[in-house]
Amino acid sequence: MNTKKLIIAGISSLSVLASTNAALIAGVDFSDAGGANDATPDDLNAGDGITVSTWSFPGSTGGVSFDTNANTGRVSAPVGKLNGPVTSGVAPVLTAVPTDGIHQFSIAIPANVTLDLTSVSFDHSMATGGANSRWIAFNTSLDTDLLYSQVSVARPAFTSTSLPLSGAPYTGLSGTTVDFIWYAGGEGSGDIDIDTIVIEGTIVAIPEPSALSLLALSAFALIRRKR
Ligand SMILES: [Ca+2]
Ligand SMILES: [Ca+2]
Ligand SMILES: [Ca+2]
Repeated sequence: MNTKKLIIAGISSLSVLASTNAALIAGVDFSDAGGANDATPDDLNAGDGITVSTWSFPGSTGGVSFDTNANTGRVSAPVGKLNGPVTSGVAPVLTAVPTDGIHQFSIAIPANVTLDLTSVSFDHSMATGGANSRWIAFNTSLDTDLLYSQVSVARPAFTSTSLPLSGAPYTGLSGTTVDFIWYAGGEGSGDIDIDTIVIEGTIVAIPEPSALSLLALSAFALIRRKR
């Protein structure tokens, strides 16, 4: 085998080194390491190169807060509360993306990492045990319509939602950012309890350029030894 062929063989073996793993990407448990209230979105894999932003609230009503009543009778406490505007108690149809009561954070995927998103899951309830009807909706910046829109349940029950993300919009994401967006509203105040947000995906790690150079160098060394 000549040098050129050996290097080509080595480079093609790099595809074996590239790892494909289903992984936790980001989440919010509304807790810090000590169990105190903390709404900061968590980076669930410090080594994947993907970073996680803080919350932002593009509408006129929005915000994440904490409410002692939200924690009562809930094993996942602390639980967060999304501030929503007063609206109809009927959940929006999927084509009617709300323009207020918006709560979002994003992930930034660097150019040397490729991510296929696979799911978003979260628990929710109305931020009341009373009769006011409240709803929660969700989509991502990759969507035109809502992916989810439901009237929620009264405290202290929780509805656990897991939304599969599959197909072209969620696949092969690289050198880009994706927003994860929750909308809240309803009767009385429109506030919604939320907890245990988890975003999952499959990461295709691309070998560092330094790994390529090392492989080429060892190929040259092997050829020289043979000679
Ligand atoms: Ca929690
Ligand atoms: Ca946390
Ligand atoms: Ca990360």
